[in-house]
Amino acid sequence: MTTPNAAQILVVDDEPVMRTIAQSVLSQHQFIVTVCASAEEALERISSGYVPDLVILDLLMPGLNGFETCRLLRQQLRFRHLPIIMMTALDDQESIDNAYRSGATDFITKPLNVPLLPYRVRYLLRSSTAIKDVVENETALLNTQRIARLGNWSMDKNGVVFAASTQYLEIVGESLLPIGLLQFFQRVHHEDHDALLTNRLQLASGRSYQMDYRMRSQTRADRWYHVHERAFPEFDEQGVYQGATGYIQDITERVVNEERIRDLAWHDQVTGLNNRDRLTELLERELAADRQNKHFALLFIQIVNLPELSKVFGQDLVDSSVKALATRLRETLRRPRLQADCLESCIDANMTRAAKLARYDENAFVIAMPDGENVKAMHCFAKMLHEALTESMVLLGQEFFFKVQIGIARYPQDASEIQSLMRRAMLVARNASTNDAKGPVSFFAPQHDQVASHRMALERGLHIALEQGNQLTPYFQPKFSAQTGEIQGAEVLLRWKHPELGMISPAHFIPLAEEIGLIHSISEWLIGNVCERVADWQAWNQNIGRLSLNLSASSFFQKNLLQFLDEVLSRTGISASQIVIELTESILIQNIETASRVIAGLRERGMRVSLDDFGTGFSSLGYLNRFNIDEIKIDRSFIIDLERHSKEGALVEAIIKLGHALGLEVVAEGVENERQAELLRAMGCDTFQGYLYAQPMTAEDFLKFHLDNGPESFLERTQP
Ligand code: G
Ligand code: G
Ligand code: MN
Repeated sequence: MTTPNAAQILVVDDEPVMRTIAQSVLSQHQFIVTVCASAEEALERISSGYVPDLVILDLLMPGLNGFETCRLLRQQLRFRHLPIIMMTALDDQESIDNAYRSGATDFITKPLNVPLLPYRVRYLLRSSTAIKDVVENETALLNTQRIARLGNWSMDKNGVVFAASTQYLEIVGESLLPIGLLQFFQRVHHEDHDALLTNRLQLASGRSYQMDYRMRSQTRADRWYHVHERAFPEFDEQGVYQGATGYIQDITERVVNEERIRDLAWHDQVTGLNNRDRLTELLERELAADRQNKHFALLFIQIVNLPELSKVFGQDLVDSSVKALATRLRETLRRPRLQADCLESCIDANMTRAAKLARYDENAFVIAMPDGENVKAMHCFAKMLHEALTESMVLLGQEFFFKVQIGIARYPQDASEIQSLMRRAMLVARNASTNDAKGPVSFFAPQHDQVASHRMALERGLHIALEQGNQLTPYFQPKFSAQTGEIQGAEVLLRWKHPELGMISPAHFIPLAEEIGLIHSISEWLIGNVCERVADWQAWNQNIGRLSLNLSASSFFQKNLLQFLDEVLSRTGISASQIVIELTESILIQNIETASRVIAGLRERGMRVSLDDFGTGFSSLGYLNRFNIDEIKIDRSFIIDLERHSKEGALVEAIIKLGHALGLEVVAEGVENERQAELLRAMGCDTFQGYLYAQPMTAEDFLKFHLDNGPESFLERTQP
């Protein structure tokens, strides 16, 4: 048995860049990678003796394309269970369906989600290794059986076995000859009676047969064993039927093995649930039986932060959590917990009882269930599932929270084929997890297909932007002392100027970059770029104060974050005390222990840590003394309401007081008018950031702004 990590991976793609990316990321994970620039080259290698454990196959190639290659491989018996991943485009439903039809095990979308690739490869290898083991077993078994477990017999024209080898007697569990027809048939499984009898009767007309049937075990009446029998009729010189000879083989182990193979191929090994192939097959069978009257919904349940968790805590923890999540889903289907706000409209027990639960892939489950006409009920039920899954979970003594998005597509409204229906439900869930979803549950709507193509365009664009380097630019928004008005530094805000789509907000492209695995490259590029600029400014004696950098979850939890920061600081000669790292609460609560450790590392080096968007999370105040931070930024939404609602005013004042009591600097963001500034100043707020003072601006403008409004000019302005 090959250990998954020493596995041979074959990458077939005509694009050199894709080959290089796949090779380098997979080699880093100890896979042995072979690359081929065409399907022809790959097939040639295989026919000259190279045996891959997994194939990653590009769809569109000159010469043989992915479909044809996949089909050719599957025709070879030894590659029947070889995992083949097809690379294709997310919005192209038809080619995805075709990929499966031509025998692909899975598909991944281009551009490649680089960090997820090794994870997915390992997942597929694990299930295929299990299958391969059993197949190898089976072959060995067949050979031994052929040699040993074979008995021969002779039968007269009345069906009485009058001569046989000891092997035969052993197999049929008799000790004495002859064995009469009735005596024999008593031990044959009643479901196999007719077929065997028909075959035996036809011997007389000259027809030989071979068949499998079941016999009752001699020792255990409740056990059935499986035999394979071949028989050849015999005639005398006059052509009169005399009886038959044949042999019998005990194939019980083989049958059991075959059942196991089917089981492995159709079930997820971690949860024991059906996998998506099995679910698809079941649903297709149901549809074939009754296409007219079927109404059902597919709920695609995406566990959004599972890849993140896997990167930080490893596969074992992911397996345990997936098992626990599967249990929660089963439980909820068995005993739906009604929610107060939808008691009447909620799903009835018949629907959940008929539901089919499956594991879709490493990060998702799918449920197929009867769908009344009531969309509201389905929505309510999905919310109930969401609630069950997002309750915190303790694993290895640590508390974890899962982010879950549910996408729903309905038959027959949303698609008429199972594969497309599933893909559409998936699209909805995945889109919702990257865009600002209006909640945890979304239904498919035709515009989702457009959204998917738009997203593809953005994904490609982002790759290009990062390669070219000039579409992405850091902007700087100055921060001011509330009391003196002096510039204290700036927050760095990333901007993407897309050549066709214009300015794209980081709120849109950062989550996308996280999902497609570009976030590390982007944030490393940004941090390096900003520090170099600051070093230049300092060389001209321009000290622009502290710079605040926003970090997203995956950048923050990236293993080598601290090491990377050390390198950049020492390369550019910038002091750690000039850097502020802005984090959001949603990052911190993903994993409290690890977050505390990284924060401690940042502060040991002299960097400052700021809690961004403060007040928008659900438990902000409680977190303040759990994390060792330096600064809080009161979210803009509070500042907006400051003048209008006295309640907001009291809350903001309390936050400022509490912050000060804990020794924190308090920043107000989004200060837009004098009235807000006055109120905040009176409450003791330390620092202001907002349009009232300055918008985010380019590096050049910021330097100019700094020169015009620096400490000297400030003094000039304030002196009479
Ligand atoms: O400028 P404004 O529209 O820029 O920013 C929108 C959101 O994007 C804010 O929540 C801000 O924190 C975030 N953001 C801006 N720049 C960056 C960045 O460089 N990295 C990360 N992770 N988030 C950023
Ligand atoms: O990282 P954070 O989520 O704090 O990002 C700050 C966001 O607030 C950025 O999108 C920035 O462009 C925006 N912003 C900064 N000052 C103001 C302001 O005065 N008014 C408004 N509407 N937005 C602001
Ligand atoms: Mn910020």
